[in-house]
Amino acid sequence: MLDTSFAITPDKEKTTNKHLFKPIGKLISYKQDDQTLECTCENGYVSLIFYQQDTIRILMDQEQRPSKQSSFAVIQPSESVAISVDNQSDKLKIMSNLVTVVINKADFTMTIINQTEDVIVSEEKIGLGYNENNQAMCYKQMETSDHFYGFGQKTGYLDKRGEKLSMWNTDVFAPHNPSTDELYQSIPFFIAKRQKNAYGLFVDNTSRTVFDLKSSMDCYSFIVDERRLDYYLFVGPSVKNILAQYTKLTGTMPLPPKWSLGYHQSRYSYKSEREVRDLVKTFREKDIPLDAVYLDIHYMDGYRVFTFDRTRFPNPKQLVSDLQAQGVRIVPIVDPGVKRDAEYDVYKDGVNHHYFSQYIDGTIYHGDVWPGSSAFPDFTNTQVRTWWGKRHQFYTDFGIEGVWNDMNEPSVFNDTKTMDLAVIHENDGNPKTHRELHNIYGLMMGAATYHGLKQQLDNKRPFLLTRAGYAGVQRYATVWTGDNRSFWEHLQMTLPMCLNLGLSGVAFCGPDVGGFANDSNGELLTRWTQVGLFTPYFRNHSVLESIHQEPWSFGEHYEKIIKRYINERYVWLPYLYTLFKESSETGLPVMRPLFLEYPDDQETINLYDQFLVGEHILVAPILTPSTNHRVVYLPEGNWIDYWTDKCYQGKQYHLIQADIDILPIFIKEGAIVPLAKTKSSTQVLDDELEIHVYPKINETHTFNYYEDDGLTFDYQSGQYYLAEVNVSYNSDELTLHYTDKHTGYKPSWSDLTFVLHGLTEQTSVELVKENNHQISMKIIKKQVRE
Ligand code: MIG
Repeated sequence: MLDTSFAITPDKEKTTNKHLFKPIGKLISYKQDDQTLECTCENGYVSLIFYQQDTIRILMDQEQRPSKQSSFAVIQPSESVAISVDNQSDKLKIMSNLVTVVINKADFTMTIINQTEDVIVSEEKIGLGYNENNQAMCYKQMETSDHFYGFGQKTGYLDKRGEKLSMWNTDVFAPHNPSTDELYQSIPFFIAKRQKNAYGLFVDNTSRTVFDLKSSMDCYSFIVDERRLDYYLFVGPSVKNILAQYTKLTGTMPLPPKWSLGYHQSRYSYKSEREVRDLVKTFREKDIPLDAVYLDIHYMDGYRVFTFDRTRFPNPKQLVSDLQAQGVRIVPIVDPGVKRDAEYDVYKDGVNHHYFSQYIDGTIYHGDVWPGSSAFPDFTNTQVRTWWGKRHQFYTDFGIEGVWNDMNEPSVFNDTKTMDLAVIHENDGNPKTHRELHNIYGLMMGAATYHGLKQQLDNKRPFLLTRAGYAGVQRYATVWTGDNRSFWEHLQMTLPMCLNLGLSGVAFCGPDVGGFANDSNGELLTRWTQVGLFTPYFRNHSVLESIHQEPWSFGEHYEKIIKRYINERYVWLPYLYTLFKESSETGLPVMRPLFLEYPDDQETINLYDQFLVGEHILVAPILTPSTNHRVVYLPEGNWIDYWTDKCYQGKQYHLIQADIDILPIFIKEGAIVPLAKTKSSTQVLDDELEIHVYPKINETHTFNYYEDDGLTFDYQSGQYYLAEVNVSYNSDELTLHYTDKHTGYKPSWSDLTFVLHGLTEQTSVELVKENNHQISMKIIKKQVRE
């Protein structure tokens, strides 16, 4: 019935409820305790904590002093910040070195200003308070120049101004259209970019959070499904600063194993050992690189996690080792639902130890998922996480080094799509309902899995892929964007979705290349694989009963091009790996929106169909069918076409030709890019490296090339290689400095070629090297330039 016009019956109009808002009210008294200000207001309590030099935490509760307990997302305790309080008749001013918070005593609205007296963010007339359902909320002023980014995984465009966004981890099979709001990830964090500066805001709430940037022109709000509100303000001033501040609080991505950056092939499902072996054989015969194959749910015995169906997969250990010899890893899926089966050891164990989520009266919650009626581990409990982690020895004993977590919203086959909200989670002695903790279930499953694998892998880096998550998910897992479809619209959506994930701390993310649901086709798969070359995570995956979409599925013409782009992934790996290393330290994404590097360029505000990889590589894919041209915006500077070396002037739009075999890639003048020869898998060691130099006249540029064994944690104890490449270029002379900065690891390559782009005949080149081990270096000059 709701699919008809009945859905819009005339009496259904929702009112905006601003008039029902109950403000926290005037300030009655306050008490300062070091860097914390405990305020008592007319209608509740507020605590203001100068959490870090550049981060302010604000807590509110209606009936009591708000608890300072953070969710599992926050790993950084507060540091000591010196503050002073200036108590004026109508205002309270709280100052640190960097920030001043001004509280208006009459209505407790807050304004936050920086050292240069710029308003970072403000509240006017209304700020903190409660809505008609007693849910805690907050209004803030919105300026016309404000634009909003982040919010984890969302459909739609890059800039979220004008959107209403709700956070509730939800398994959404396929639609992913503009009205699909709640998806698998809930990251209640955003970045607001204003004319002069930017700020970040993270609402640490694990029940539903709703951000409303739509209902009003001059203010926005956020509402949590709680009486208590806990949020952090990051004061910037730049977007890069905010990402550093946010990932300091919630963690950065650990450096992933190199094999996880290769090309991965998946399907729901490759159903038998035979099928998997044939698949890998075809990749090798066709000489298409491959680093991992995924085992979807059919590998299990009756969908029981931690089992193999021994008819389909008679010898997992042999399979894993035979494939590994060819440079291919196996990644099995692991769902949280444990089959209700009194003869199944995981279930028995879980029941006996009270490891499953249960109702307040002690009965275990059972819900239907693939294995039928199933129980769900209570990952909020440390003991349960340890138990679950240990269980992974089942996989690591076979030689498996990576796991894929799915259905961990958690998804349950019923009307609400999830667990009964009344179920209790132990939460290490601070029990809460599933309603309160829903959004953190997937993250905590991720923590359990990652730590378990890490412990068993004997110094090797684990790989974990997850569908659901909360703020901080980057500490444990790579995020793929779930069940998209083989539509051009979904290829288009990949870009802003991944860019905003990257701006939410999740640097390592990517879509199902080719599209999951519905049938793909040759042209779409080709264009999608071109994008996949530069999405941080690169996996082709498709649903049961859809047309197969392995690289060769649509004939030789497309196969050739698809293969070329998978090959390119391996060419770009040295550059990408260096970026991943940086990202693991800085929290900056690998795949970046243009505004991150060009914050003052108004053209980049909502530029969603092109992106940067690191600072200097601009990618502008074709995202529509039968298209061989597109408009590309190049920001200031000169940009060199990767394929032709043609030079384009920036700060303007260009019409670029890109036939089906071309992904437009532009390299900014000044860039230094390490590239390798392609290879069948990351397991094959490089014996040569090329460093491509795109010098800019009268400028000096530097690049730090990073390399290590790609596999273990040894880099943490200094076993890595870092070289600085420095290029300075004057009209007739180019000087190249190649300097070892750290030599705790010896790269496999010994031939190094510098490829210098765009020099004139007359330019003389001088190479100055300071390196310890034997490298033979040569220089190639490329003069092609229109
Ligand atoms: O649809 O395990 O998003 O990647 O292939 C149900 C089967 C469950 C959803 C995942 C998809 C996976 C599929 N899963």
